[in-house]
Amino acid sequence: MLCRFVDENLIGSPDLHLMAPDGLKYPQPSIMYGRTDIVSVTPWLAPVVWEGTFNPVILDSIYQKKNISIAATVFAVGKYIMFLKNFLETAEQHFFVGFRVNVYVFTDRPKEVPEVKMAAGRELIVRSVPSSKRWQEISARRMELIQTLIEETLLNNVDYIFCLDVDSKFHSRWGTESLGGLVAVIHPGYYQDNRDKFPYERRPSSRAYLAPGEGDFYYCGGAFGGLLMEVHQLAKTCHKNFEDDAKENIEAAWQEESHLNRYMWTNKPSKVLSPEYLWQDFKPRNPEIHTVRFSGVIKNYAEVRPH
Ligand code: UD2
Repeated sequence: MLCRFVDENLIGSPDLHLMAPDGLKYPQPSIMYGRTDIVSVTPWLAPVVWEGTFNPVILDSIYQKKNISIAATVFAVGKYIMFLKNFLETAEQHFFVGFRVNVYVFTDRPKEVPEVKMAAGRELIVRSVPSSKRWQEISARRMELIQTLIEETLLNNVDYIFCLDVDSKFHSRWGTESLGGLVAVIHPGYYQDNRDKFPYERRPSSRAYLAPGEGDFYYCGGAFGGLLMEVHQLAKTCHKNFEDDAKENIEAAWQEESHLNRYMWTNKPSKVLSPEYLWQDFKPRNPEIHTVRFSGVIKNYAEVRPH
């Protein structure tokens, strides 16, 4: 059998060569029967992950053999620190359980970071950042800080990274099924809409501009990830485009989310996560959403954002 002779060292990316352990038993897969109420592949043949399209047992056993490690970033600046405890506690229950995970918290209030018991192999790392008077700036600076974190700390230590909004919590499994080169999450607010309604940046003078008739999906800025080098390229590009726009006094409609959508138009995600991976608590659950894995909590913007 060829797979016996594959040298692990020759396989650079943990995303290549999916090797299952011997003796694993699971229900027979089918290419004839499955979910019919959703689309589970993009036109460029990237999987779209929905409940019922994957088997977590197979996936976990493949990635456990690779001993992968995952970083997660979360920003809790100003009053958003109030969301951190719930985020961290639910991440311990649902986010890559059984895998090596380092959660990087960026905050201007390091003393207020809650004590959360982390399982073995999982660690919480706090990074201080300055506070900001404009919420747009906090949101926008995330790309820069993610880029720097990858360059200065994560390179050669971590395989995958996910960048997540703090005003959110996990409800059920978010695991190895979400791994891929470049991973985008479909925004829960627009997936049934025509692309003309997507809130892309529409001014041609911005580097985040998408013309009418362009754009595949509307992806959210609140969750994205993938292999370290893919996310580095995304963060570096979005940060530079944001800065270059700023020099010309233009700020994209939805800051880094607009730049991310522009980036993903050209650089197609190799895995797309359905809105199960970022729902919104204020939205009633649609029938195609069989499970909510991660969702934005209800918040009073006037109360939590800096004025
Ligand atoms: C949307 C996006 C968000 C971002 C924003 C526009 C989703 C579900 N949400 O969310 O990712 O693209 O629009 O820029 O895709 N933060 C702080 N302190 C603050 C303000 C923000 O720490 O005072 C951080 C925090 O991690 C928060 C994130 O920035 O989760 C996004 O800000 P938001 O939640 O206020 O933005 P929102 O809900 O409009």
